[in-house]
Amino acid sequence: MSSITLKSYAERAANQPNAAAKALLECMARKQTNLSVSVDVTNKQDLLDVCDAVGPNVCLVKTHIDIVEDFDMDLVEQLTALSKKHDFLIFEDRKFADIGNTASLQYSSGVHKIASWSHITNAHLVPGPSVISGLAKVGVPLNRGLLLLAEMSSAGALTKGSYTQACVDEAKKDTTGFVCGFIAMSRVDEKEGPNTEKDLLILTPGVGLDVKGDSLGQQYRTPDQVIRESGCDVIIVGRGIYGPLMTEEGKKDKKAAFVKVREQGERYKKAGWEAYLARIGQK
Ligand code: 5FU
Repeated sequence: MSSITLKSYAERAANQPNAAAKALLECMARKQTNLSVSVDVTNKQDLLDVCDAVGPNVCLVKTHIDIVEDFDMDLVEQLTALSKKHDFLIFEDRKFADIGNTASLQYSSGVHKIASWSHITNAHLVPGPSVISGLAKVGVPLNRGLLLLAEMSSAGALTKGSYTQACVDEAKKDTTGFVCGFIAMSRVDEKEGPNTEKDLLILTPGVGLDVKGDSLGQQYRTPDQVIRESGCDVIIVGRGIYGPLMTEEGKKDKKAAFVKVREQGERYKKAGWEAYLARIGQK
């Protein structure tokens, strides 16, 4: 049996049992993009404007909804409308890490009601598999998907060795059907040969074409290193795309900054897709 990395996204979509992962793979194949934009801006209008600018080039918008200062449910409604307009899914990067009961309340309730609008979310396995069961109780009836944080991109991350392996083992033996992949830097499910048990997605942050890192431990690799060399499936790009908005120049002339944001989206989309075509031998 061959590695998951040699299959096309379309082929994998056809056999994917998790509805959110299936929709994501179908969207990737349809739009020819493995780019997810991480929109880490702190006001509602900027968040929506970035999504509108890069929407045509992405399969997935990743949010940190708790950093938005003027959050309200209208933001969620508008974001959902943009996801339909541009054909992308939404991933709230919430990184749940509490006991099952608390995680399930954090996912379903509170101000953000994440489960009601986010197709995909993620969790640390630190509390043990009960965090999966707690979240699955809420997410499975809504056809959502869960990623386990098997590896992180920051320098000195403790997500390695037996911890990473435990994430892989839990994902493979998950009976809820909720776990559909990982946040990881490499093809963690194929460390010991092809994964023939269960198709799992690998979404990878820490991607940049122009710089190697930031001053707070982030480490960047190129789309080619991530998709072709490391066999991951989706590149997650934040400041590499919306960065032009954060400069002094960008704050003064937002219109010009959004032109650059759109161009960066196109650039990362192209780089990610070329790396994928090279990986599956179509280039
Ligand atoms: F799980 C992880 C991780 O290991 N590294 C990350 O960078 C998540 N992230 C997120 O991806 C992080 O919280 C940001 O939202 C985003 C990366 O943003 P950047 O601007 O491309 O560095």
